[in-house]
Amino acid sequence: MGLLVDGKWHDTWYDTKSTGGAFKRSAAQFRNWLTADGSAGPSGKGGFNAETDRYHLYVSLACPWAHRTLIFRELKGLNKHVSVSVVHPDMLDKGWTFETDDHGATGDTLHGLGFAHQIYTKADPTYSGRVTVPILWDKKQQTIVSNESSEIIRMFNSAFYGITGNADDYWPEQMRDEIEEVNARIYSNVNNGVYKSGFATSQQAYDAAVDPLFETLDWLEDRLASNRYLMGDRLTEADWRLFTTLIRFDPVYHLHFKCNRRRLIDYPNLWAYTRELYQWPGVASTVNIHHIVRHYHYSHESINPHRIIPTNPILDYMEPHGRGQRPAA
Ligand SMILES: N[C@@H](CCC(=O)N[C@@H](CS)C(=O)NCC(=O)O)C(=O)O
Repeated sequence: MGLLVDGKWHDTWYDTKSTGGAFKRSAAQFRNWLTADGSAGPSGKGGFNAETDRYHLYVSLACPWAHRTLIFRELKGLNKHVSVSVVHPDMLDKGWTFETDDHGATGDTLHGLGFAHQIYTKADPTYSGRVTVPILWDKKQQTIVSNESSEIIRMFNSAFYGITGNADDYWPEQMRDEIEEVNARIYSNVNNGVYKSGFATSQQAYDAAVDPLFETLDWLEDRLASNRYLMGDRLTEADWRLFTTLIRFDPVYHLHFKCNRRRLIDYPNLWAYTRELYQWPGVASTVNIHHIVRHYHYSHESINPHRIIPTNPILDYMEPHGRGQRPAA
C-alpha cells in the first residue's frame, strides 16, 4: 500500500500518528461528471458526454466503493456500454496491480499497464495522493473522469438514459434530502466506520469507531423492521451503498476489522435485507467473496502479519429472504 508524490510511487501505509491513531480517509481528487450532453456537473469540467464504448471502469472486486459502481453498471444496463478491468486482489508494496494470476483479475484490458498508479500518472504525471479504485477513465480525452464512487453511481443513474432507455431512478428528486441524511450517517458510521474500526492504531480511536457502528446497525435493524428498504417501498442508492458493506461484514469486517459485537446474521432484518439485495437481478454476479476475503486478509500486513486467510463463515445468500413482493425500482 502506498501513494504517489509528484507522480512518483512511495510505499507507505496510512499515517495515523498525527491523528491519535484514527484513520482519516482522504478526499478523491478527480471530480468531473459524465453527463448526458457533456455539460459540467456539480464539480469539475464539462466535456464528458455519455457515449457508448467511451468510458472504462477500473475496479477491485474486493472494494466496497468500487462494488457500488459495478452494481450500478448492472442495474442501469451499462455492461455493453462501459468496459471494465478488474485488479488483482492482493494490494501490496506497489498498490493495486494488474497481475492476472487470480481468477477474476482481468489485467488492464485497456492499456496493458502493470499498476493502477500508472493510470493516475497517465491522467496527471504530477499527481500526488492515494491511488484508489474505482477509477472512471475516458478513452477519448485519455484522462480520469472521476475516482469518487458516490458520484460515479449518480452519473450511471442518469447520464445514459438516451442510450439505454433505462429509466430506473435510484436517486429520485423528491427523496434527495432524506437520502443524503441517511447516507451521511451510514457513510460515517458504517461504510467508513468499519475502516475506522479496523485501521485504528489506538484503543481510543477503535472505541470511537466501533460504538457508533453498532448503534447505527441497531438503528438500521429497527428501520428495516417496518420499511422494506431504507426509504420505504422504494429502492434507492442508499440501499446499494449500504449493501456493499453488509455483504462484507461477516466474511471480513467482523474478524479482520474487529467489528465483532454482533455478526450481520444476528440482525434478522438486516440479514434478510442483505439477501434480498444479493438476489436482485444482476447483483450476485458483482459479488466475489474470494476476492473480498483474500484482499483484506492478505494485503493488510499490519493487521494480519502472517497473511493467513481464515476459514469463512458458511453463509447462504440465496436463502429465501421473505421480504414480500418486489416493487419496480
Ligand atoms: N472515495 C473513494 C474511496 C475509494 C477507496 O478508498 N478505495 C480503496 C479500496 S476499498 C483503495 O483503493 N484504497 C487504496 C489506498 O487507499 O491506497 C470512493 O468512494 O470512490
